[in-house]
Amino acid sequence: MQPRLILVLGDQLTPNVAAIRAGDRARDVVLMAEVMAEASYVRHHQKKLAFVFSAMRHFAEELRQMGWQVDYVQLDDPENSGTLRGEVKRALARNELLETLVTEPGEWRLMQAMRGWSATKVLPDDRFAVDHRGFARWAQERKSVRMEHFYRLMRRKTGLLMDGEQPVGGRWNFDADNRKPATSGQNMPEPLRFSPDIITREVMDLVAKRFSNHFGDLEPFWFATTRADAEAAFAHFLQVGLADFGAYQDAMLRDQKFLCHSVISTYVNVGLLDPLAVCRAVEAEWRAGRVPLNSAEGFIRQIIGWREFIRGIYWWRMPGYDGSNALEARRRLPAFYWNADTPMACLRACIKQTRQEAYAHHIQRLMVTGNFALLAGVNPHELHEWYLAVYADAYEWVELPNTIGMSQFADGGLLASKPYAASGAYIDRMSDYCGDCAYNVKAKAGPKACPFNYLYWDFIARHRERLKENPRMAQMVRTWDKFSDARQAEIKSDTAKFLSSLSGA
Ligand code: FAD
Ligand code: DLZ
Ligand code: SF4
Repeated sequence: MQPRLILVLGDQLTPNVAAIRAGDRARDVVLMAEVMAEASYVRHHQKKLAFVFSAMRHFAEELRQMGWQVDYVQLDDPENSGTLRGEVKRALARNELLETLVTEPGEWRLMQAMRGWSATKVLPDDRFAVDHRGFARWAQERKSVRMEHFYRLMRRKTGLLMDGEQPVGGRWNFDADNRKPATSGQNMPEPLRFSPDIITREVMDLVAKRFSNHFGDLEPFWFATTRADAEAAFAHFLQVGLADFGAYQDAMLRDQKFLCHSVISTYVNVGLLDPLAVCRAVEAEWRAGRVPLNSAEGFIRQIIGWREFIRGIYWWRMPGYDGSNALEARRRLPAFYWNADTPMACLRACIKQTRQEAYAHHIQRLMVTGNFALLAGVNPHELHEWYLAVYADAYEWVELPNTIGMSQFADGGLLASKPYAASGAYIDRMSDYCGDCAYNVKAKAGPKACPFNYLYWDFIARHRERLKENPRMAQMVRTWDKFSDARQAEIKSDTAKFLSSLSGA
């Protein structure tokens, strides 16, 4: 067989990726290329860029140590063409090769582009429990596509937390135990942080020079950029975070950015950690009696349930899913999503933290930034581009369904059974943000009232016809209907005044 060029993308950083497994290290050449097209299709957070480039450079070293010949193109190489296609062509010529082998990219736009590449074999990405066709077959057979049903299938398929055919503990889902608020000042674990090595420092200089106009603080940079460090970060979470992961999964605190979350999505999504191995390690902690079942089950559900389900939806519904706008939301994204300049303490804290860390945990994304955009009627596509840009773990296959489907209900209920809409009371119950806010969370009307309170009811009123048909929302519609005309008018007027004061919106 002729030697081939094996293209490895920036989120395929594992020797276990299909194209490497299919290659021959005695003959084939691995190409890795930092290219402007991938670095700028959205204005990625500066920390994300530094992370991806540094992890790519470290992985190239890992492959070389395994005996692979790696042809690595840095972003500032004067000959760099700026695109993956251009770099593949140059590398084929440089290495006198005729064929390319690549593992399917995670994003539809790149998959579509690769379909036009000549002499290129694209292998399925089998780092997931379910392939595209398997998911589509499962989804097409059902009237409604729900994560909970899919998750049970995944438990059976992987054998995780199973006693034969039955779920351990007699229940599939322990979510009811996972809604504990945290208290202000409560001690919480911190993720393991790493000092930048020479490779990361070089990359940071590059990002500072070339991408200083992108959102986000580059320093301090503390992400793991090697497999060994990512594994250490995960082992640290098993020790200090997992036991209380379940209880505080939905909690938010203004002085605690990470609480008991694992902060591993950035590593899992590029291949530094293997998702199934992570779940097996979590199950082992429970079987050893070191963590409660609600934590282990809750964590495993996020990965073999939500993560797999979200990916299935993406490939099943693309192309076109990114244009979904079932609620016809047209408002521009408020400027404070970029500068955190808002008197709303919850949004200010989540956006500031996003700028500093390229990280916010799920409830901050869903119930603060996502909830506000939903209630305010922000254009879902614009919001999608924001989420894709600002988080270190953001790749379209995982970000888009979370934004369009779960957070904005823009797919009309394909992914979620009801909109994740909530008033200030929810944020007050689950966080300590409100104590620091210019608004009063208990007030329902007037200039000091928490904007989430009237925006919530305005949202119910705007979408009354659709929501009254939804069994999980119909009660809210009935409550709205019972409000006096004066109360309804007050809500509409407070909403209009507030929304017209938003800049950029
Ligand atoms: P933990 O809370 O410790 O959870 C453990 C793991 O479960 C995560 O590392 C992640 O791999 C997985 N997980 C949890 N929830 C989800 C989910 N809903 N979808 C997929 N995987 C999940 N996650 C991303 O990886 N990339 C994104 O771009 C992304 N965008 C999001 C956008 C919105 C609007 C929302 C609501 C959620 C988004 N998520 C995204 C899901 C979730 O918020 C992150 O996976 C999580 O916050 C990562 O932090 P963690 O590693 O500390 O997670
Ligand atoms: C995210 C990213 C960035 C910022 N840069 C590169 C790059 O220069 N070269 C590369 O091969 N991959 C990069 N990536 C990851 C790709 O964007 C990712 O592989 C696709 O979006 C498919 O998921
Ligand atoms: Fe957010 Fe409202 Fe609480 Fe202020 S009062 S922090 S706006 S929920």
